[in-house]
Amino acid sequence: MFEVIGERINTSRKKVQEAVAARDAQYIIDDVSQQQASGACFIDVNAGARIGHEKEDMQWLLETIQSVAIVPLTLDSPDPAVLEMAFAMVKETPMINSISLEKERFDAMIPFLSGKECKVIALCMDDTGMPASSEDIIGRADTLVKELNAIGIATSNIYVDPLVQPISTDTTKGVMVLEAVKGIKTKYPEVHITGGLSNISYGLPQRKIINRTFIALMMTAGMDSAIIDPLDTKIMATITTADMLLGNDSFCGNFLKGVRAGAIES
Ligand code: THG
Repeated sequence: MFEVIGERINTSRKKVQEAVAARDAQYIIDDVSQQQASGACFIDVNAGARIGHEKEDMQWLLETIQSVAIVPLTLDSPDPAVLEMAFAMVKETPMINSISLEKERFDAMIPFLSGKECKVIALCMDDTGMPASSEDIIGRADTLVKELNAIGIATSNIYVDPLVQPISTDTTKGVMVLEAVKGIKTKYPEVHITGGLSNISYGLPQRKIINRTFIALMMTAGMDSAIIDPLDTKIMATITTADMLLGNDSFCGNFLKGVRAGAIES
């Protein structure tokens, strides 16, 4: 089953930032309820945008969201100390977003994750920056899987984020990540592939048609999760339809359910 990680609780979004600054719990609760009703399997929580306030904002968001969340949370921060605090606050085992190969982050995350049962997003990022080829992405994913396995994280709990890059500045970037996903899934059939999609369309007009066409292509390569807006009915319809076409929807049940609910139309 494709797993949608709902991205909306992110202080880089203007309305969320305003709600967090005003401690408007009802706004956050309503948003999370809508994401869940729309099919989010996880709720991503990112409090990074109000500089100097990340810890207390994350704390308040987690208290607020846990009064309504029925799905697990994805704790989203580049700061291992924030993730550690957040992990200790949540009632249900969360997904951690993220570990990467950037040395400082990696060295802090490995002892923290050691022996934990949680799901982990592993970013194919290192101190040299974004990956430059499919082989580079596959090599980084391979290192991350081996290092996480070595501290007791099962491959099936690892969600590799291959890092999508803009097609507008280099038209090989689409095929590069698609080939990488195929390579990672060939080597590790149990691993999950996730990530944000919107970088692919950066710098181009009509971004949403690009994002939802790309997600269908990524799903053929083996992507089985994404960090997206579950209230975007068009991308959700594309995911449900692609999942059916890839043979992951027995008796086309989810597709037909979506059509009956009015969420999928031609
Ligand atoms: N990989 C991983 N984690 C991630 C990302 C990723 N976490 C953060 C981000 N990328 C995914 N989350 C969001 C959340 C909100 C928005 C985009 C990505 C968003 N952006 C608006 C837009 O693009 O139009 C602008 C903000 C606004 O609405 O004001 O909504 O790649 N592992």
